[in-house]
Amino acid sequence: MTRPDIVLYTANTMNGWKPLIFLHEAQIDYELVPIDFGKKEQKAPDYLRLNPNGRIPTIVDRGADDFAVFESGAILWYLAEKYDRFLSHDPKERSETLQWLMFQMGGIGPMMGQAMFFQRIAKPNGDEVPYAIDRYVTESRRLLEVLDTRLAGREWLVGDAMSIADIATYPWARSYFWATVSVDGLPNLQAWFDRIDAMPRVQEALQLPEPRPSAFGKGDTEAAAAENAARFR
Ligand SMILES: N[C@@H](CCC(=O)N[C@@H](CS)C(=O)NCC(=O)O)C(=O)O
Repeated sequence: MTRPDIVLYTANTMNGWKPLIFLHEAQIDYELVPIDFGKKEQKAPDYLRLNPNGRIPTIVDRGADDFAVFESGAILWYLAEKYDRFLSHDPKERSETLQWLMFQMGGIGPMMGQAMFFQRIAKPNGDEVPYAIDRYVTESRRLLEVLDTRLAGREWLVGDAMSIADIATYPWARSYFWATVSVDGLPNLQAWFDRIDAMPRVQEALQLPEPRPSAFGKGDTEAAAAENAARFR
């Protein structure tokens, strides 16, 4: 049996799911290395040599002299070029895809991430900052409205097929429950969720490295929230 080129270091988080979705949807064989935040594996010296930011995800490409890539957007871009999937060759469509990828990396991710932090970690641990919660929830909602407007009359963020822009954006936007951001009145966004929710390989990827239904408002979300907050005490 040949060893797969790609080794993926990841965890079951919004950024961590992105390369999993790519690899499963493209049906590419890879080696999964789950990173345990509880053991601070993302801060271990060997891992920091691959990802100086000490976060997940990271890939190592054995097919390219063990070349390491960190930052989830750069990982998706690298995989898109290596496997010629989910990124158009047409210069304008390619640029549009990268624009929406950057919109996720610079907007949706950081804003929803902070909305999650202040509500799911700071607040239950006794440090409630209403100004920050309002700021990040309001900005997250505004960004989801931008997505909703973009998706009017189209199935995908760019072109007529799923791209790395959709792959990057879906795990974040779809975690609106965990960020406590409403998607009421955003029918185009909800239709896009439905479309991707119905893709079996995407849903298979979201079960890895282990299932986390609470991110999407499923299962015992209260217990999951309490357990999550306790990890940061
Ligand atoms: N901009 C980075 C962000 C990565 C990031 O924040 N990863 C989080 C999980 S979603 C993480 O590793 N957290 C663990 C930690 O902060 O130590 C990317 O997109 O890859």
